[in-house]
Amino acid sequence: MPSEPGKTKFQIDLRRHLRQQGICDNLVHLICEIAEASKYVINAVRTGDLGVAGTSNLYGEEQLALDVLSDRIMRKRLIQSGVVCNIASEEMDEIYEVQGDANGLYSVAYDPLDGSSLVDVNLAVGTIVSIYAGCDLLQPGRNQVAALYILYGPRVSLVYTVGDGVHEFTMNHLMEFTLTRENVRMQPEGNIYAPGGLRNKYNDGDEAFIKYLETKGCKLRYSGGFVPDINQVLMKGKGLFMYPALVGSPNGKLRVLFELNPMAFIMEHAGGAATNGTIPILDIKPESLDQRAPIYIGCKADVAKAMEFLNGAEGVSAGNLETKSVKYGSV
Ligand code: AFP
Repeated sequence: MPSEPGKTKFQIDLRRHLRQQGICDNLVHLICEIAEASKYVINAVRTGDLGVAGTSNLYGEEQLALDVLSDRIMRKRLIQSGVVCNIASEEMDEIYEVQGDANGLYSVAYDPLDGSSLVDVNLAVGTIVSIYAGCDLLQPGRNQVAALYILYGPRVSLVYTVGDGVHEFTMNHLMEFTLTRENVRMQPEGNIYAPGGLRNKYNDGDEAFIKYLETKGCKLRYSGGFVPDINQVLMKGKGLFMYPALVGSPNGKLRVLFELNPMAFIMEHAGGAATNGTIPILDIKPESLDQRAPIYIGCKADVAKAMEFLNGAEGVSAGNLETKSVKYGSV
């Protein structure tokens, strides 16, 4: 996309870039409101209480004060935006209906502060957002009209797609998001991998896949934060993140609506791939807000190779896959 005359690519701010995407004003406004909300989340992360909130979320996980505060910041901004009909948050038990009429409005699913347990050890965390047209939040991820994340690291960056390329913005000294990478693209094959979960609960196919990656010379790069770990794969353009089915947890850990769909939408629009081991993440029809799925996401060749190992087509007998009687991608 050519830069505007008289402006170098790197001076283009988020609102201006969004307007060049040919999307409707309501969606431009919504994404800019989310970007504005992230400035208050940044302040909470940097100065907020690191203790527990005394409550638990939909998954029975103890909520941190930061989880609750970040969720309140995002929800308030979305409600006040005037263009949202339904909201779902990883920190809320059910869908929050803002207004009934769906005409020209959007529904938003978000994880307000993914990786919040990493803040007290000063590691990077992020906000993940998925946007649909209308009121239905239980659509396959392929129906998203936009997906974005904000990464609170040494620098604060925002990465979005509305289906026409993936673009990165970095927050400057005035707290404005300005364009730093346009049309981020994945290479066919990578050299880093991020293996989530307990390795002693990996199934044979995943272990064999890890062995393949190490033999190929891939480096392990894993922080425990989904947003920074995905961002590393995406911005380096080569690598794979995985959080597989584990013995005892056949659907892994990560949530379809709040984590997997937005990241898979971004990854596919950067020329990468994302699967649950059986089908593309974006083709999963979510049945509930708290639905989880295994994920392999990154370079197309690496994702395809993972599926070969999982489905016994690559040096792993099908019998091994049944050893721990785990069904892949059972969604
Ligand atoms: P928290 O939000 O509870 O810190 O979990 C972060 C996360 O959901 C995701 O950001 C990571 O990829 C994943 O958990 C790490 O899980 P493991 O610690 O089991 O590898």
